[in-house]
Amino acid sequence: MEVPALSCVKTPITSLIVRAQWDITADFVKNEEQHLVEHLQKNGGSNFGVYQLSNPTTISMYEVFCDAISEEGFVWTLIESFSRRNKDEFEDKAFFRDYPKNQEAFKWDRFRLSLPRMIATANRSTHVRATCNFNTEQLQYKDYFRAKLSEIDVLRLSFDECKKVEFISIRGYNCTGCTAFFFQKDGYHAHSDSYWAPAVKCQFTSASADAVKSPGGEDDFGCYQTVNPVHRCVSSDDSTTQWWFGVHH
Ligand SMILES: [Ca+2]
Repeated sequence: MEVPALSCVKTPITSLIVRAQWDITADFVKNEEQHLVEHLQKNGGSNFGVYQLSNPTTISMYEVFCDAISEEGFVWTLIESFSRRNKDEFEDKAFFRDYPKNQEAFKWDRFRLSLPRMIATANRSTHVRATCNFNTEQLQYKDYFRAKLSEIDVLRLSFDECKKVEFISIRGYNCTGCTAFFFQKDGYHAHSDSYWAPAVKCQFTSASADAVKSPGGEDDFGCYQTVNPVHRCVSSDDSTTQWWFGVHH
C-alpha cells in the first residue's frame, strides 16, 4: 500500500519536532518501520525528526527519531540517547539487554528502544554510529564514530578487542579505516576506551595521549565510569550521547 506523505521540513533541530501519524491498517503497521525507512530513502534530504508510529498489539503510539539528512546516503534510526546527568542509569546496560525508556514520549536525555525494536531496526541496518549533542549541535564529526554493524554488532556480542571503524574521532584525534578499541559485556554499556587502546594494540592510539587514566581508563561514547570532560558527549551534565543504526543506500 502507499505510504502517506510526511510533512517534514528542513529547520533547526531546536524548533523541529515532526510528528507524522498514520491511520492504523494491518498491512501498513505490520511493516511500518520498513515503510518509514523506504519513504525516507526515497525522499532523503528533507526528512529529520521524531516520527510517531502505531503499535497494533497494544493500540498505542511509540516514537522514533529518524535522520535522513546528516550523512549523504544514510538513513539513521536513533536507538538510544542519554545525558551525562543520567549516565549512571545506562552505564551497565549492554545493548543486548532489554531496557526500554520513553518510547512513548521521546526525550533526548533518557531514551532507548526496547530490545525487540532494536533487533528489528538492526535487521535492516548496515551501520552503527555514535554522536554527541545531536539535539543541540546536530551532526559534528568531532567525538563521533561510524562502523559497519557487522563489525560492531552491539545487540549480539560481548567484545573486548580492536574493531574496524570507517571513521572515529575522540577529542580531536581522528582515524579513518582503522581499528579502535571497543568494549561491551553484560554489566557494561558498549564504549571505546581511549586510555587502554595502545595496550590492546589497536591502530587508533593517538587519543590515548590526553586520556584520563583513573579509575578505569577513559570511557568514550558510553559506560562513563571514567569520564573526560573534554569529550563533547560528557562536557556538562546536559551533554548527550546518541547511538544509531543506519542503512546505507
Ligand atoms: Ca574504561
